[in-house]
Amino acid sequence: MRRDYPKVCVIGLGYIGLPTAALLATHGIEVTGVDTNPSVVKTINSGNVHIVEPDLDWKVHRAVQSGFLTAKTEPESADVFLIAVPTPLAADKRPVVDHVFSAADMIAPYLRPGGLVILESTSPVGTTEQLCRRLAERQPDLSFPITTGPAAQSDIAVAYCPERVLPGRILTELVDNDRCIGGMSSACAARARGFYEHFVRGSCVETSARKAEMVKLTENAFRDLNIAFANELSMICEELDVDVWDLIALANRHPRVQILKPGPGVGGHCIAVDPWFIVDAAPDQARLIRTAREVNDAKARHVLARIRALIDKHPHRRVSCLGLAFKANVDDLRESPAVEIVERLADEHGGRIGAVEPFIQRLPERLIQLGVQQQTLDEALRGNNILVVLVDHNAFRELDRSRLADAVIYDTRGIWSEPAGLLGKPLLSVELQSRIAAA
Ligand code: SAJ
Repeated sequence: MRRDYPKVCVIGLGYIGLPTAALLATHGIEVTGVDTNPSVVKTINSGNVHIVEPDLDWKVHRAVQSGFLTAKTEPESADVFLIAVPTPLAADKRPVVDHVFSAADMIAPYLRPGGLVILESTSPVGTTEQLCRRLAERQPDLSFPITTGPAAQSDIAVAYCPERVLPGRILTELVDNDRCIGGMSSACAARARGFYEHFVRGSCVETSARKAEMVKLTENAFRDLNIAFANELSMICEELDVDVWDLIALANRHPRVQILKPGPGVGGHCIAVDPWFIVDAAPDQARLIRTAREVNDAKARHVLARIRALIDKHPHRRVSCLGLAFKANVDDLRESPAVEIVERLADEHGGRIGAVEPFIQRLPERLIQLGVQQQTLDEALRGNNILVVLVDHNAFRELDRSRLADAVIYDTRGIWSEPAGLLGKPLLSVELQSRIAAA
């Protein structure tokens, strides 16, 4: 055990907390991972994982076996407390930060002078200040950096350092990405930076907590806006009878144009959520950000309308939806537009709808209740079906195109389109392309 390194307590063992805890542990740092769900704790302590992410399984296994990572339902004393709990959106599109404050209540009794508390959860601007106040209420004997400013000194250092890793590449990006480290004071930022430099290869840049909170929201709002542009283009192109995939490939040959990809809407627990934190804080100013959210949500409804039209046009064919995950090559179905679309279709057409999702063993209960049939890709390809591509998983992208010969195809991700203006063999025969267009 490396005694020169701090002991770390990670609160929340989800998509960010668990990979971070495993990474720290495999750097020889003693880590206690805390999760309120006893079954998560049990799974991890047996060396297994409850989420799918490349390389996470063996890393957690190794960390637990070596004794550097232990999971618990309650925190214990540590030098550094890292909070990585969910900050979801309420039905009225307002941020819910209750889990951050519950985490504060959990760790407060274990804080000692010289301790460092870092919040990583995506949070509305001002949350780290509120976290400090909460900790100060629960631990009146210790001083906290409630007021920002370069001169502030306190028993406990507090910082906000947003996670910015991409699901599917989490363990690589945890190490390689730059980190934006927002201290409640410059002393706090310096303390937190020292911690991250134990395991981050990217640059660790110091700033204030408020600015770091806004940086995280800005990054995801920027991506949402750019995806909205692509989704809006796809709907415009349908009106104008222009192939959107060709259009984007050609426009992206301009040196300063880089249009993202249209899809069936934006999912996940970040891009579709975080822009609302900005809208909630500054509703009169955040007009573009709100509109981007609305455009991306409208794209899912648009896709649904197109599938309904295909169902009406081909009354004797079944529908096979390819993909349920919120994006390619992950098992995460949370806030997935594909799930929402399949659910609505099944509500209207019950047993006529099938779903292929290679990353899950069993369909979500709601889809089973609605009569959706879980299919393998082979089964979906066999049946003269209407094939709707909702997720660009590699397994779908790489299939032998001759197997699509009898299907009616609606490809919302453009995985079977021929890149425009590129040399080389077309990916689809002219005949197949015209059938896709006619569908
Ligand atoms: N999507 C498209 N077209 C695209 C790109 C994405 O339709 O061209 C869709 C995806 O299919 C998915 C959604 O957008 O439904 C979001 O996927 P994503 O890959 O853009 O992002 P996430 O949610 O997996 O991760 C994002 C990342 N943020 C940015 O790239 C700015 C990641 O770095 C953050 O750490 C993560 O949010 C987070 O946790 O906040």
